Amino acid sequence: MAKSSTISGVVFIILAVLFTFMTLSDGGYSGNPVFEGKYADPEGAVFGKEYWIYPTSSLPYGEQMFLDAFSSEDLTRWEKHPKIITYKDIPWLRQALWAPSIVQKDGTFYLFFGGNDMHEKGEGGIGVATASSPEGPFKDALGKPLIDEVVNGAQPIDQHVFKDDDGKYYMYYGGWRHCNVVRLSDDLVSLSRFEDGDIFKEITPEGYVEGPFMLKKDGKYYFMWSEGNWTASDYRVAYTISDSPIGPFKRIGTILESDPEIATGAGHHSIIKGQMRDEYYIVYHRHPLDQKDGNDRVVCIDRLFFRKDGTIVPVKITDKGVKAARLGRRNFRMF
Ligand code: FUB
Repeated sequence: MAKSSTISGVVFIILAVLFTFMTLSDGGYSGNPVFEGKYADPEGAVFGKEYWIYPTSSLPYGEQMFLDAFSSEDLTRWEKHPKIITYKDIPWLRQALWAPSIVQKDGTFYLFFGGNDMHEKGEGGIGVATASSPEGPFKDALGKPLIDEVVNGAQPIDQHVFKDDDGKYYMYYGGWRHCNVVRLSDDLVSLSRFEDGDIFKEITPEGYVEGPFMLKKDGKYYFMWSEGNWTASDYRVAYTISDSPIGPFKRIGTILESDPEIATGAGHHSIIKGQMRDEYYIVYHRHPLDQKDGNDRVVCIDRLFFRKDGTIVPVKITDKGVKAARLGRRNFRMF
């Protein structure tokens, strides 16, 4: 009796371990798009052991009044977090809640967004909302935009917040073919001056249209942006490499663009760093080949590779997407 219960116990443990391995093991590929629905301007992030994506709701213009977020433990199965913020949480928002960017500091999540598709001072601009968890609920932090004017010709939209290794936060932003960089204060809800006294610095590289993004890798600053028309097939992403977060930024080349076999208008991207040394993912939107409207945009992920000399290999956009990869442990497969 004692012997058979010992055997049952061992069998139970083996089955439990096997089951755990099977459920934790990395399955297939994400497929593209990575989740259903019309979404654009995706900002990827990693919080703890989860990947997150914060996109614009690419609905008809008048309905772009809320943001959903998506989280995943392995890049393939995504959980939708509906309406992490809506116009009801932003007293000054009337239309066009666009292109979020998120950072976490001291337990608070700061969600930066474009509001109202501002053309004239006082109409809207770049706002910031806060929450105590990545799925919100987010609430407007200021009761007004953080940037509410056109400086250096840059429409205040498409902000991307980047934290440098020295702890300084920079915000790159701008539509209408102009890009500015500002520094955020330690509270992340106000601007501070650069050492030379400037608040706004124009850093527009050749070809720039909108959608700036900064990545630091091996001590170099990879500045990237979207070119072309977001409703059309010429939309694409270009990049440069600099020794400084404020440039100069001299265009090197295109890294993401349409593939007539797969999809068109691939652009407005961000990058997620995986856990392995050179594991990078590009998160972007694109138009399906049967696109009927500029807002027919879906969010996709593909691998981003660097050459030995530090330059970026142009991305091969795919229908397959990326292979499952978990954070916080070694990736392995049993089956
Ligand atoms: O999604 C709204 C706008 O379309 C973004 O602000 C632009 O970058 C373009 O993707």
